[in-house]
Amino acid sequence: MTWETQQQVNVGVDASFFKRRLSLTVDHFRSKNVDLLLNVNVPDITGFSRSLRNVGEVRNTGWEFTLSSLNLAKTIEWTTDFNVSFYKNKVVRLGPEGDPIYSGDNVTMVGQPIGMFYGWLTDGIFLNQAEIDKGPVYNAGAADRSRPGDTRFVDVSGANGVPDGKIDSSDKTVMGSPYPDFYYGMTNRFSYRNLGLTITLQGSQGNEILSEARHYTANTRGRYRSLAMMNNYWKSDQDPGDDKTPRSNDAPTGNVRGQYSQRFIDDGSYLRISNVTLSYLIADKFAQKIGLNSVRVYTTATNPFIFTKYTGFNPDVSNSSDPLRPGVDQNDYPLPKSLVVGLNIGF
Ligand SMILES: [Ca+2]
Repeated sequence: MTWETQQQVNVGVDASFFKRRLSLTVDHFRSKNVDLLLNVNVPDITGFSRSLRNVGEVRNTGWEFTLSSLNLAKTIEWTTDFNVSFYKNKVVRLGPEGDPIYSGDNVTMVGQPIGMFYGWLTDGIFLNQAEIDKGPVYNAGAADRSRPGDTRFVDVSGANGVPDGKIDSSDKTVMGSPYPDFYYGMTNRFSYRNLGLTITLQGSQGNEILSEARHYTANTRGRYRSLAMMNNYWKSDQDPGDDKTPRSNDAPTGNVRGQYSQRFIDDGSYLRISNVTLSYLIADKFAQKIGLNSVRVYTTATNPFIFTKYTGFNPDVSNSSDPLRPGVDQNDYPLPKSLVVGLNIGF
């Protein structure tokens, strides 16, 4: 085992326009992590099921753009700081055999980014026996086979590497990406006489989340409380619900409840207004009259709004401790919202 090494190249450009009212910074980096050190599964014969190994090589590329502008400089002053980042990583070597590393429902394989979501693609539910007869069914003929009302998985492969009309582990595939197309952030500052307003927002676009939380909160077992999204489940041929929510079923049959599928993948894009601060500077003369240098009153709202289609508490699920399992939501805590009213006094 050796140290992980990183080779990195950075190129940056700073430019300003319109008498410095607009400035732009562009950064580009490429890096190569060689002898990547990761905790990987190793044969139990060693007595350890996880071990730190030099497992491969990953290439990273990134672009970061930062734009600052003075939009108005009259009685009203308005400035904007905006940044957007594009990152990509790709595994180019996994030693010694190049075998994929499976970590829960993430997979790390050559030619793909680290920790892509791995499982069965879904194609709605089987509405009736005629659809079951058409297939493809899970474990046909066995007690835990797919039945009407169960999720229909997509037949992407088979034992011989081609679709075979049935669903088994060879149909598991990359079913989503935890990596956004881009991250961004923006701060706008406005001032008018003694009034100031600052609005900060940030977000990510195009990433997906594997909601392990929904494994519990959107379960089909019918004896635990579920999210309202499960209300319209399949009940019978005549009452198929919303045609997409599987039947209630406490037995581990065709919904294969112990395994993740595309049913647990959500769009993770979000835009969060992370801070709004309104302040008022009480006139210097008044402050000096009462023996102070300055008095400023302000109110700050933290995380007041979020715009997202994500059904969980917090789409920013970047706190996984395992680098091979990015983008997995294990019921991450919601960010607190707060409203603070304050007074800054300068003596
Ligand atoms: Ca198949």
